[in-house]
Amino acid sequence: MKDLIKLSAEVADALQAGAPIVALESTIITHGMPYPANLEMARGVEALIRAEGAIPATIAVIDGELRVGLDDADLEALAQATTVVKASGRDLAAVMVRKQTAGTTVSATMRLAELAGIEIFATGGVGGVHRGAEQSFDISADLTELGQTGTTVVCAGVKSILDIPKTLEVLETQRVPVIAYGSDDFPAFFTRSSGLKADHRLDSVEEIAQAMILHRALGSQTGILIANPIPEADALDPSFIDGTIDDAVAEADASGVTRKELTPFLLAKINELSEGRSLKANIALVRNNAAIAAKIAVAHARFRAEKG
Ligand code: PSU
Ligand code: MN
Repeated sequence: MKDLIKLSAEVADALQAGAPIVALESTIITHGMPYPANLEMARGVEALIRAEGAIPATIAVIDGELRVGLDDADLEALAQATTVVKASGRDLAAVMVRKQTAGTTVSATMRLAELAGIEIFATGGVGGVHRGAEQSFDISADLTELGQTGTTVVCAGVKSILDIPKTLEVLETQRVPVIAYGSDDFPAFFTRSSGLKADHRLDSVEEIAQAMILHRALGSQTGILIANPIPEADALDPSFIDGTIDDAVAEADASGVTRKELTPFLLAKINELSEGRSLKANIALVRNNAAIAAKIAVAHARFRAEKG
């Protein structure tokens, strides 16, 4: 399987050496943020991971090739691309055959990280159960992938574009541990609390790295969701952002946007309605997640080396 993936030289060396690596998704670049903020975010996040002593591995499909570890020209091309596919795990084979370029969602990125041998992945928000899913059945493949792929995903919780209680129920059904970092509450992306408790709280990156090792040792083949609240200083006012999200969801309903177009539509609409405040918060929380993920990766690599 590894032959299917083109690793950058740096990522290949890091894997060989057992050095800490953090995987990064690319749908956030191609469909989650506008240019040029997306490029700045992608570059900034890679730099932060390096500053923590880990190697960043941004994952995407470029001209049909599965790539793990991109160079700056790749990042720039992805950030500017206009006709690029949004690929979840199930889309990869067809995209490869058609030699297309695709941003990989959380589900596709987990799949490719696992094939490459990378255990930790940082992003902003994962997909989940959409509001009204009892009618639309719109539940992100990110949740089912978390139920079957052993990657640890560091996110800032999920946004209230989703039905957060139902998302937590599906994560439970999928046997995915939900661990909040330094908080009792499950965060809601733009705000530090969704009003719901996370299943577990861990207060240090060492404890999280230990939990990863134990989860595997127990034979659990699911991912782990680490929910890292947005820093206080970057959090948005809950009533402001909730109102904005309600308006965006109403516009999506009115214009009949569904399926894979729905999440990108909502993200762009929230950015427009919040006059850029959501984008600023989004960038801040992704950076925060990347830094924590890198620290977890460093601790995890150290524990693995100690255990031999
Ligand atoms: N949520 C965000 N930003 C994003 C996404 C979700 O705040 O960029 C992207 C991620 O790539 C995620 C995908 O995996 O959307 C989920 O899409 P869907 O809801 O169609 O499954
Ligand atoms: Mn969907």
